[in-house]
Amino acid sequence: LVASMEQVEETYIMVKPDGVQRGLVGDIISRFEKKGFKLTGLKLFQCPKDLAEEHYKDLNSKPFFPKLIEYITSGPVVCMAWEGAGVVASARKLIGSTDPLQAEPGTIRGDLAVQTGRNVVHGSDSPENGKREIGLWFKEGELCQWTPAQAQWLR
Ligand code: RTP
Repeated sequence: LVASMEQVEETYIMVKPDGVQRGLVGDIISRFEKKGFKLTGLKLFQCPKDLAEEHYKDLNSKPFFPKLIEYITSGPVVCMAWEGAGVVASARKLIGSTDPLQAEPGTIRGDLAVQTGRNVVHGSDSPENGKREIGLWFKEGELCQWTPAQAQWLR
């Protein structure tokens, strides 16, 4: 077997409140599982306002910022940490474009959403942000390091 050339990375994936309310959690988790990434953290969580503001701090000057914070704190989210070779860019591909109407069919947003302001899922945009966001949303003891039984088939 040839080892992947991609670096092993971590990414923070989150099912947003609309995804939870619409019962899409299982479908979304399943796409990352089937692809072959490793789940290292998972919880249902009501996000407080200060955490939402910290997570989206780079967008705090945008006109849509208050609505974005209201949206993310409007109900529980599902927080996930995923690990794998090239997982950051690959997860962004699985998720699709920010505007669901531009997202390709087959992607999460392309299949399951219609509005940018209700785009069901978040994925970190760089390995640095993956680490930063996992640190923000999870406490140390909430993450699990483990070796999947099928690991040798996925390298
Ligand atoms: P995400 O962080 O959620 O994965 O989204 P992204 O990188 O694809 O998009 P980004 O530009 O970072 O925006 C973050 C989230 O803000 C909301 N948004 N609303 N014009 C608008 O109303 C608008 N633009 C962005 C979306 O929920 C987007 O995912």
